[in-house]
Amino acid sequence: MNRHGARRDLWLTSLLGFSLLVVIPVIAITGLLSNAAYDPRLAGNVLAQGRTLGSLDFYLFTWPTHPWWLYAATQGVHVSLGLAAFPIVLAKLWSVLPGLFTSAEQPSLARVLERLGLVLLIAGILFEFFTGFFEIEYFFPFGAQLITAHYYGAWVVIATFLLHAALKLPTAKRSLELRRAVAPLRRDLVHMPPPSALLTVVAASDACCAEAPGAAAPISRATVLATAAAGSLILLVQGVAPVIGEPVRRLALLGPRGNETGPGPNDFEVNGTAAAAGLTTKQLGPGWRLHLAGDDGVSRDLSRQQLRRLPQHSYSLPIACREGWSTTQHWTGVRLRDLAAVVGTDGSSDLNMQSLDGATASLASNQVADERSLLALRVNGVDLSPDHGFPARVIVPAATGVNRLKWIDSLQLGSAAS
Ligand SMILES: Nc1nc2c(c(=O)[nH]1)N[C@H]1C(S)=C(S)[C@@H](COP(=O)(O)O)O[C@H]1N2
Ligand SMILES: [Mo]
Repeated sequence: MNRHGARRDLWLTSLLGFSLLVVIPVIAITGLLSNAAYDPRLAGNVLAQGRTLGSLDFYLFTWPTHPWWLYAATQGVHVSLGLAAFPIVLAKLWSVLPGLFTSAEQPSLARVLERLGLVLLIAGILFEFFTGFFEIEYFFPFGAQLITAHYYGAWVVIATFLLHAALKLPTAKRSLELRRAVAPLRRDLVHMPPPSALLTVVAASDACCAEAPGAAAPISRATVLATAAAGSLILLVQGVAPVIGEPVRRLALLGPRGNETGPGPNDFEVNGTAAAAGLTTKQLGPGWRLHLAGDDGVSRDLSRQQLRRLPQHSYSLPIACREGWSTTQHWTGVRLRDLAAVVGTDGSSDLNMQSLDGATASLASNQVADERSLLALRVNGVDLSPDHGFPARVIVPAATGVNRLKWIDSLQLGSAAS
């Protein structure tokens, strides 16, 4: 073992391993929560938003509408931690590089499976990182299937991560314990661990992570740790900034959103502009009607003036995008459940919606029934700007941004939604 000015060793690998042991499950769980929030069970969400349903799509619960910041938090954590984990993954890979291609052990079936799992884990993590990053950066090399691929890639990572952690945990734990045990040695030889314990770890370290004897080592362990930690911290801060909002939003280095905002009180992130969606001023003009359909073929067309004469309610709620940013604004409009009543339903059904740009989405019945779920007509005391969804957009507490359509054309409730 190369003890002098040690660069790679089992302690470094174990330390990085333990931080990933905490971080990767948090990323995985918040990612699965994001899938539940998006709710691909509902027709309008699967069909139009690039997710296909497979056998690994299972849901243990309906996405709640409380607390109102739920998705902003889970997805903010998912995206910022997902990015921040990357430097740690790279450092960990670097730390085991010498042992990755050489093996003292005899090849066995268990060994081959372990290596195969490891290859899949590394490939899976890289795949998840890049597909997630592409999504944030608006780069869709294989269309909307990017999100489906990200979802299935997650299952590969979860399975191989569990296998890898189970196999390596004992060695990693011993290595950290040993370092703690060895620390007082410099002062007090009595606390020295039994030599057998030392020897197992030295052997494991040699097999895994030791620098080849006499190898030129261009970087020190401290440099590797400091670089990984600094990189990770920068990514974390830039990821959390767009969730917190002003004045730290400008630290969001990687998010392309927020370059477009709106005038006056509409001055907050625009995801896609009305022009980019191909909408004309005529479509958004006074001729616009909301097409409502409910039970037993009941339907109504409502102008914006008619909607304004229905009871108006105001709530501060965030738009929380799956890309990790969110923005909380004060919305005013008509309750979705009041609109359900207009077409003779009790608001206990799902809701399907279509927008003028062709987007579709669905809401579950608990989202329709929540008193804070609005067809918003105004924001921060003024009419919505065209880019923020004028004439009307749907706002739902705790929900994902993709399901909060702008430029609403029609809503189906009750039997019309099934
Ligand atoms: N009709 C329509 N509604 C939409 C979208 C869209 O492309 N078309 N994008 C959704 C997404 S992904 C988000 S994050 C929010 C963003 O709303 P904003 O542009 O007002 O910030 O709108 C949602 N509503
Ligand atoms: Mo979004």
